[in-house]
Amino acid sequence: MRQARHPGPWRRAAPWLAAGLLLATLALPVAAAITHLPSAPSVGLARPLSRNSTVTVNMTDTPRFVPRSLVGATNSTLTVHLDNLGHYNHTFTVSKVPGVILNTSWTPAELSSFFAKNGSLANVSVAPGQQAYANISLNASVGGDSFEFVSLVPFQFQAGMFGFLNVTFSGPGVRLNETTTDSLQFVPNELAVTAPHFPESVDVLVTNMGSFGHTFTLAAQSNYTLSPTNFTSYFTAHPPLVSATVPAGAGSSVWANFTLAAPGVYQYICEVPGHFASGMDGLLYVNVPVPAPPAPPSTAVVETWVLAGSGGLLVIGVLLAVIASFTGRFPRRGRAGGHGGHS
Ligand SMILES: [Cu+2]
Repeated sequence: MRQARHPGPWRRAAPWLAAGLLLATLALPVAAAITHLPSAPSVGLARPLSRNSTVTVNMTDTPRFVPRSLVGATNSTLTVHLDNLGHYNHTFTVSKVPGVILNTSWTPAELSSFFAKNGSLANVSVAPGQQAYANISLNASVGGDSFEFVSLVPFQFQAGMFGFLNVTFSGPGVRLNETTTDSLQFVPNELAVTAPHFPESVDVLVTNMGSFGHTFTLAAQSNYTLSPTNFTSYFTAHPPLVSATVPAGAGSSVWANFTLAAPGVYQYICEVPGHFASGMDGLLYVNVPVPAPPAPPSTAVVETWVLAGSGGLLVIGVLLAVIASFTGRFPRRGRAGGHGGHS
C-alpha cells in the first residue's frame, strides 16, 4: 500500500543506501586490522619449580603413569595420590637406588629380583578403578637424586610403565626446569637466575620430551660463545660447570646441579655429535637482564589517524544506510512526501 502511494522514495534512497554500505565496507578491513595487531611474544623463560607435597598420578592400561615425572623436596613427605583408570592391576613401586635407570629389556623376574635385593621407597598395588596413596619420605641425603618408579605387574614396565621421582634440595638455591626435544632444541633456550649472593647453587631439572639422548653441558666461562666446531677442544681446556647426560626415552629426567661464582651470560649446549650444530644450545642469564626478543616485522600498516578516520567513515556509512533505509529517502526534499514539510 505504502509502495503504491509512494514509489519514489525507495528509488531515491537506493544511491544513499549504496553509498552508506560502500563506506562501511571500506572501513571494515581497517577495523578488522585493529583486532590483528601483533601482541608481544612470550620469552618462554624457565620458572622456578614449585614444591608441591601432594601429586596425583593416573595409572592407565596403555600402560602408563601420567605424569611420569615427579618432583619432591628434601626434608618433606611427598604424597602420591594414585588413581587406577584402567581395567588391570597396577603397582606404584619406587626404586631405592638413586640415579639408576632400570633396563626395559629385563624379564619380570629380573625386575622383581632387583626390588627384592634393593628395596623400595614405596610399593603400592592399586586394583582397577580404585585409588590409593603412597607417602614417600625424602630425607636430606637424597637431594639432587632421581629415583625410577615402575609397575611390577609383569610386562607393564617393559611396555613403558615407568617414571622418575626427582628430589630437589629444600635449602637455599635456585631450581629451574628445562626440556629437550627430538627436533634438537632446548625448550626454553633461555634460562634466568637472579642470585642474591655468590656463590649460588642452581639445580636444573632436564626432562627429555623426545626419544633421543642428549647432554646439558654448561660452559664455566661467562660471556664466551661456543661454536659447533670448537666446543670439544674448548671443554678439554676449560672443563664445563656441569655436563649432565639426559637419558634417551621420553619422560626421563636428570638433574644438572652446579654452583655459579659470578654474574654473566653462560652458554649451554648438547654435546651429542651434530646436535649443537643443529641449534641445540641456550643461554643462562645470571643477574643479567634477558634481552628483549627481536621485534617481529610490524603488521601495523595503518597510522593511527587512518584508523580514527576509518572509524568515523564506518559510523557515518552505517548511519547513512540506516537513515536512508528508515526514511526511504535522503536528504528530504520539499517536492516529495509533504507530511511534516512546511513548504
Ligand atoms: Cu642433543
